[in-house]
Amino acid sequence: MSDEFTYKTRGFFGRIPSEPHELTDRITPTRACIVLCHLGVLDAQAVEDWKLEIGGLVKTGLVLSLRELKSLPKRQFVSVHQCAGSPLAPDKPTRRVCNVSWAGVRLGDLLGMAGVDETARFVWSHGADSGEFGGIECGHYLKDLPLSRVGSDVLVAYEMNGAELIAENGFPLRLVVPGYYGTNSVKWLRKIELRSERAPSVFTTRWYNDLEADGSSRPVWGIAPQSIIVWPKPDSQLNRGGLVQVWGWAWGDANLMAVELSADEGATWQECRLERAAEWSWSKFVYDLFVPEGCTGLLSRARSRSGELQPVTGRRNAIYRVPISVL
Ligand SMILES: Nc1nc2c(c(=O)[nH]1)N[C@H]1C(S)=C(S)[C@@H](COP(=O)(O)O)O[C@H]1N2
Ligand SMILES: [Mo]
Repeated sequence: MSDEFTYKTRGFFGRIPSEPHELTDRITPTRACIVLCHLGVLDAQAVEDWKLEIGGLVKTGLVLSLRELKSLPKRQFVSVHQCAGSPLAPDKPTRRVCNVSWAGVRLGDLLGMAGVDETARFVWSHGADSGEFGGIECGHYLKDLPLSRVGSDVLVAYEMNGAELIAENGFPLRLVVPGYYGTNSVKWLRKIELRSERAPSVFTTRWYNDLEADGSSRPVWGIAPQSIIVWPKPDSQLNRGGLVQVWGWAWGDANLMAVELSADEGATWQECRLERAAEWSWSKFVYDLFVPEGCTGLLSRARSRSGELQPVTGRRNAIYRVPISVL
């Protein structure tokens, strides 16, 4: 792809993320959502001729204009949108997260129109942005995901929170892979390519692969179980013996089983009430706490159906602790 676009900002651009205690809304207002652009913010003005190409291992290659895409059945859902953190510091805990309503066309519908070859295993998605990150010339932003994932709600989205996408979030088109970390949801989407192998970009090979305990590496795809306490906010002063309704959000790609709260620095854990949300949204958890004497902090941890728990430290989904004091 030629580099035919102008940029609002060249080079890395990120919005300072909202703090957990600021995420009081079930759906995060767009201006409070995360923004992460490795290579720059594209300024896609001449959108009349924005085209989405679908090619590679398909029976019929497609080139669709925005108008054609918008005439197809529209699908909307709410999903957690979380940045996996800097690919240069993959184990650093990240709370770059929000919960967003998206609308667009299901990628599965488009692949149905194109007809997928049976040798295809991966979906590559190309952004129109290109440039340098981490001192390396990256070419275009390119990610991949397993083709088997497309059966769920992968979206070619043109709306966010009921309005047209803004430039920072990928105007005019982006991929949304609900349940996967944000890095997989390619913005300024120009091309979908079906392939039998993983994509060769620095964003799929050099970066965004986690080292596992057994020495193997795993692509940064599905979101690990995670939770944040929204209330009380850090450094709250609480009355001893008083009743406080502690609440927050929990999410993860694998179905959430439970959320637990600790008021004694992780020595004991109590199960929270979990108000399960639909589909890909984060869920609210609540715990009625009689503030114990000597309590110095509150911790929450989410557990997935397969038993995966948030670790204490050393991973991007490490436990979040809210320091408090008791009067
Ligand atoms: N084309 C393109 N898509 C991209 C990126 C990018 O740099 N270029 N950044 C990714 C990362 S790391 C994240 S966390 C999400 C952030 O999406 P947002 O800025 O709309 O919140 O976009 C992803 N999609
Ligand atoms: Mo990210």
